[in-house]
Amino acid sequence: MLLGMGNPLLDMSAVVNEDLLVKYGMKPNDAILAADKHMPLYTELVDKYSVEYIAGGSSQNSLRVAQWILEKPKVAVLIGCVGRDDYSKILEKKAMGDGVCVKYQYTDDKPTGTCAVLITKNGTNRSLCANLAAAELFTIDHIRRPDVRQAIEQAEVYYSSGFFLTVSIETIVEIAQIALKRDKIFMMNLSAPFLSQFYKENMMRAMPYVDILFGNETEALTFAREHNFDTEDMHKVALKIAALPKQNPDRQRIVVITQGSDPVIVVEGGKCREFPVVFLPSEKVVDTNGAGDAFVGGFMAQLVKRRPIETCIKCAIWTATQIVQRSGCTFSGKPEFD
Ligand code: 26A
Repeated sequence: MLLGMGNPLLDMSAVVNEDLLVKYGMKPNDAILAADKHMPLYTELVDKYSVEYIAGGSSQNSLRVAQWILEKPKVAVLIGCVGRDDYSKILEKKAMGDGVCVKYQYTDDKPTGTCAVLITKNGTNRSLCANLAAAELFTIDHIRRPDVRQAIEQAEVYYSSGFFLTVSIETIVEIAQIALKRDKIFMMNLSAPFLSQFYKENMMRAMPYVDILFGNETEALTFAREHNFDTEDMHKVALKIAALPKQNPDRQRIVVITQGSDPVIVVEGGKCREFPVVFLPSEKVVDTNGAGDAFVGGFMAQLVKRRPIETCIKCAIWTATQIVQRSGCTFSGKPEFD
């Protein structure tokens, strides 16, 4: 069993030109929280661009992908908060259809969250701007609901996006403590540079519980700067993150850093290794939205099957390669990973 927590969001994806990014002060490859100045972006997208509505939310993406690889439904349970509206119906239908058992908390106070996904440079860049809305109203009482409690008590692997640090650090820590007590694996993602900068305290409250940490090179670099690592060498950065204080000393922290088309860096047992990724000619890249989430999904699917880390990484790479060849975090057919 896999338990994930995060912000369920409906992605509004559009191919745009860079002027739109400039207009809203966004970077070509980033993920941010919407501020007041970003609110008109959502209507502008609908009015002026061809918008595709796709199920998103980082953790939910990862769990959907894990379910796809596992081919056995309801291994993964997702918690997060949504509104009572059509968007949450779309999200739930999609996630359930992909085999994820969603246990949403519902609020009447805000609509389901959305994420503007601005695709530029032929799909190689994606800039995300999340309007969390209902997702932000998640409260820790949800994990006291009997069926949620039961799912938490039965999980073998736990996963939180870094994004959820902006919503409920209390929930992350409480679930991580249950994982620790049960000697199960707790995993987290750096998710975006802004989290290491502006949610540093929350991130470092969670870090001692993190058995496996994921991130990409930009996120890892920001983390290194924020923590005065005094190096930008990715191997050294990954080793230093792995060596940060840890609650369960019997399980050394594994750190997995993706670097786009460059090799994946993996620190395990204090040793650093590289895994090359599959080369994709640029004409095959549709959009990189969801690539990192799919990577984690492929990894988790093998991890719950207790496969060695090498297999987890190979599956992670395979899965990410599939997802970048499609729009958003989507897939179809039987997974052909063996
Ligand atoms: C708190 N923020 C900024 C976010 C997100 C997010 N999911 C949760 N919280 N910002 C973007 N995403 C999701 O990331 C996926 C791609 O990795 C998007 O919904 C998108 O599906």
